[in-house]
Amino acid sequence: MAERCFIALGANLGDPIRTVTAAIAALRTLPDTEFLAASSLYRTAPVGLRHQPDFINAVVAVDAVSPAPTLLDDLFAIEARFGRSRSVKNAPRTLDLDLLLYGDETSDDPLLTLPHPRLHERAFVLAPLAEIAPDLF
Ligand code: PH2
Ligand code: MG
Ligand code: MG
Repeated sequence: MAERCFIALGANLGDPIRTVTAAIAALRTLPDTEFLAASSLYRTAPVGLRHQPDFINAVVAVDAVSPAPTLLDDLFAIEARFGRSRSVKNAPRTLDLDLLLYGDETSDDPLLTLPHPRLHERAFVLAPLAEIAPDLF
């Protein structure tokens, strides 16, 4: 059974429009998933971070057969391909991919909390999510 999943994209280093566009193309080729929709790109002011460039944010919907931890590993692999290094928490990033929702699954594993723990308080996620999945709200 496939699970409806939502993935947030964020980038604020280099050429973030190009990066997010290319990352959406990469998400189309995720193994064991069916790509459903991508939101528009949103330019957003950094939240919770000071003195950083604006972000480009978007949200993608897929139906995934792989279990959530496998999907997360696939997302980390795409981040790495785009040059993401995990140095300091909240450092500017070439690409951040966050698994927002994996079907109805809930998890309090600190490595993969579902739904994403800050989803409900982030306009830069809620706006693109509402664009592609108005029925969620
Ligand atoms: N991501 C963060 C922290 N702050 N602000 C914006 N506008 N967009 C983001 O993607 C973002 C952020 C941590 O991942
Ligand atoms: Mg994030
Ligand atoms: Mg992240």
